[in-house]
Amino acid sequence: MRIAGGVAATGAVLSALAPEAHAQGSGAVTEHVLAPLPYAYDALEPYIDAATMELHHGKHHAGYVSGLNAAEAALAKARADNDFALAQYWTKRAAFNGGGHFLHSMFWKVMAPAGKGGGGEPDGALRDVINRDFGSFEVFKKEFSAAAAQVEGSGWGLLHYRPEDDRLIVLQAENQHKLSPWGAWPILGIDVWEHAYYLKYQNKRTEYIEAWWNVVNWKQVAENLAAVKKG
Ligand code: MN3
Repeated sequence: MRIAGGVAATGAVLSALAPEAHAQGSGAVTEHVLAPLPYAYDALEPYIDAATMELHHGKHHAGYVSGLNAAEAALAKARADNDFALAQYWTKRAAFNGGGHFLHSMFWKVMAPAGKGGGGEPDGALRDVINRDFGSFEVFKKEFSAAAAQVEGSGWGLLHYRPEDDRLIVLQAENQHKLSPWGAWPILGIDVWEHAYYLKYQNKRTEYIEAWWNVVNWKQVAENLAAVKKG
């Protein structure tokens, strides 16, 4: 994504959290952009198939980006027109599409080809904090998998870090943002909308989740944690 003024944000996942000048008064509306995938469509095979990746990034994620841009432009117009009932509608559309853009941007980065950055287990400070807050990596994995499997309808399984009390928290998000907590930032997430797995796994969401652990990029997750801690 870019911030107002045309300054390119860093590639960091959490750059999406940076404050932006959205259509305030006469300010320009931010133009969000779809970043390319950090690997080829087939790089996560056999765990996530190329056809799913191509549709997911090129159509679904792209749709959230264009939806966010359209919603923010419409919001600015509604504000200029003094139509605040309509502004509220576009605010909700922006929250949904913005949530989708943010989470997908993280999702691509917390995955990597199996054996080439993907899979295995976390180490270092991330491992320590997982052990501290969940008891062990195995317990964390079970809790996270269960959260993802049990999302009602479309949504995400997420691992958040909450700086206030220095805690990791496993949570679900319905759709793209509902149930999201305040004051805690996602550092790892799995998309469990059917579009994320149905071509290969059909209704077997738990098989998809089990396979997904083979492509988790723990180095990136550790960087996300460090970025949140740093503020
Ligand atoms: Mn998705």
